[in-house]
Amino acid sequence: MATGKRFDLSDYDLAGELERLRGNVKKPNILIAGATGAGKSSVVNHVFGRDLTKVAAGEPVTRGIHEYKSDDVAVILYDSEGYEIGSERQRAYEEEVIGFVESAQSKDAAARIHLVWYTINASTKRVTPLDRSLIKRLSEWTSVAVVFTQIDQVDLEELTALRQELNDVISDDSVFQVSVAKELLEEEAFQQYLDWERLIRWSVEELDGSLQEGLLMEIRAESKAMLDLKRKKAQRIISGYVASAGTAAAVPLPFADAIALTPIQVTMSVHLFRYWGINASDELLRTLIGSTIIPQIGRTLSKTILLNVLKFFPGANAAAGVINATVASGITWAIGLAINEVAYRNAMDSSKTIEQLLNQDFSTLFEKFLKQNPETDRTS
Ligand SMILES: Nc1nc2c(ncn2[C@@H]2O[C@H](COP(=O)(O)OP(=O)(O)OP(=O)(O)O)[C@@H](O)[C@H]2O)c(=O)[nH]1
Ligand SMILES: [Mg+2]
Repeated sequence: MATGKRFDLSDYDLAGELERLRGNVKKPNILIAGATGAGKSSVVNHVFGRDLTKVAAGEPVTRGIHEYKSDDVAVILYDSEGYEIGSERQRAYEEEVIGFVESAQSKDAAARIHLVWYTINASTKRVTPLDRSLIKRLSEWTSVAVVFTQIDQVDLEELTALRQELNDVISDDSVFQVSVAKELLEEEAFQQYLDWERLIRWSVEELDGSLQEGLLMEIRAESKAMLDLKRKKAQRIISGYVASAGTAAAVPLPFADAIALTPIQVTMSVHLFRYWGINASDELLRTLIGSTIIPQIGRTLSKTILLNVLKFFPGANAAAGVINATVASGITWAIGLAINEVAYRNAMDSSKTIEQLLNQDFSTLFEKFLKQNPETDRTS
């Protein structure tokens, strides 16, 4: 074979790859502020579906502010201790929080505070001068969401009045109302009053593209709307690999009887599984990639490229056993989208394992995305 040694999955350190990906993820820094008992911890637990302050080690970074971070968590939380409304601490709190954010914003991009969730307990039925002052001052430094908590304790009129009190301080688009009360969360009729999904969507969009992935990895995504968001945002991950696949000049033509993935495509697959929280051991990854994905790619490609479509790929040279970068990119793109779609379906319906779903759906999806690709879709 002119291209020399083919890529062999068994030479590949998948666990090491996972470890490397874990180290590379850019983590958004999120500050949770608000009075004692406002509901800061409840907001965090609801959004992330687990108590990240227990998962991650916490240490004080400045008076009153704890940093929670862990290798296993793709966001970094800063939980402020809060203050009793009307207390002496209240004044100190404002300066502590502003001082912390101000000094963080002078550091490099990774160390800045990327988001603030400022909680106000709606059941207190007031917005204090401190709230107004802090929201205004924090907004000068970073993206601030105001989160009215415990809205199960107030009526709509009171809530509207509370929101209006912030009219001159922050855009209403950045104001959210939430509750963790079961009777609201579980009643269809109350869903329209809860802004949990709007808060997450807003937060994701406020972040730079490179930081969105970390937040999306950690949110509890159960509803269709959140899973749709997660699926859509995965395209950014795939694009990155497509771009690097495109730089390889000549790639071995993937035959059904040979390994059909390049190292870039394997890394992308591992990355997507991790993004979707598919807790794959090294062994499962090997099975998913080696026994389900690769054979299906091989079969699909030998059917679509070798038998039918080869003449439409100007860069494919079957005799030399190589394809050009454009075709390689198209294949990478289709593999990424197909894995992304299968992982999405797995998250929507957990009655089948990821392995079963890959076996069932991967090749159809791969073929569909391969044909959709503008570079490879020369037959339409
Ligand atoms: N009814 C109701 N109670 C809530 C809600 N969210 C939080 N609480 C209650 O309010 C209290 C404080 O909630 P936390 O989430 O611990 O508030 P916190 O801001 O983290 O408090 P500190 O860390 O002590 O400053 C707890 O007793 C919660 O059960 C809610 O949506 N509805
Ligand atoms: Mg707390």
